[in-house]
Amino acid sequence: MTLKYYHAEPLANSLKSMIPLKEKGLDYESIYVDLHKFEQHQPWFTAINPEGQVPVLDHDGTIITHTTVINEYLEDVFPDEPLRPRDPVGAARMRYWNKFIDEHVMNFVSMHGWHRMVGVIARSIDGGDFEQLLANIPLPDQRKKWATARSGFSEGDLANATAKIDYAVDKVEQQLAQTPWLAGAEYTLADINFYSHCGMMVERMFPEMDIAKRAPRLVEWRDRVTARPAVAAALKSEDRTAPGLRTWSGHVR
Ligand SMILES: N[C@@H](CCC(=O)N[C@@H](CS)C(=O)NCC(=O)O)C(=O)O
Repeated sequence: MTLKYYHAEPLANSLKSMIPLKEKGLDYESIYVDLHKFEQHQPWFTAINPEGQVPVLDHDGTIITHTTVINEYLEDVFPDEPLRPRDPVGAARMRYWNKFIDEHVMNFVSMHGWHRMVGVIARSIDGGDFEQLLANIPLPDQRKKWATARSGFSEGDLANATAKIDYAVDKVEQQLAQTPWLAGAEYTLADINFYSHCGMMVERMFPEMDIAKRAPRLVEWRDRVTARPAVAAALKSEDRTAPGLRTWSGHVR
């Protein structure tokens, strides 16, 4: 059995599927894809994932993409050290949170990260080279996102994204008043999802939200997730980000 994990820095999506690999103690080959060199759009990589995005799981030659799908696949194939409740109600709660995070959180935190960091990279590229870069991007939405990062996201879009994050922070805080983890009594893929996209960096990215005061349970939950040996290992061992680039998603350690 061989597992290969193609990923970028342990942030956002790349972190989200790395944590389950580590939680389950799986032996995998780590293959770093350098987003700063646009390796994700190069033919060697689009031959593996035609959508030109990380992360990708290769399990004995079968390619699985999209983090929520990868994580459920890992759960189905490697059920030891479960990260999904075995009772249907618990599993439904977990999936409810994953759906919420995938649809209403991920892209909005990402927009602020791109606005701050990817815009700087995009503007540093010459016009002709940038056109070539856009032409290599397989997904139309990603092509638009790169083009917008270069010209700058609108104030309206950024304000809308902030409102989505505000809502999510309060929703998580309310849930954590009732249960220790997002989907109930157990730590699940839902916690891993929110942590990777928002929980781990929201305080640093949005100091004006005054997270410590407004969402103390979220901060305590975040520290509980960070303290997990598998999470610490994911954050540490494969961080190839050059110090100057650590603000890609506003995350500085
Ligand atoms: N829905 C996908 C999203 C993957 C995604 O957005 N990956 C980002 C990195 S966090 C990426 O590859 N960005 C490079 C690009 O868009 O050029 C998933 O869950 O895996």
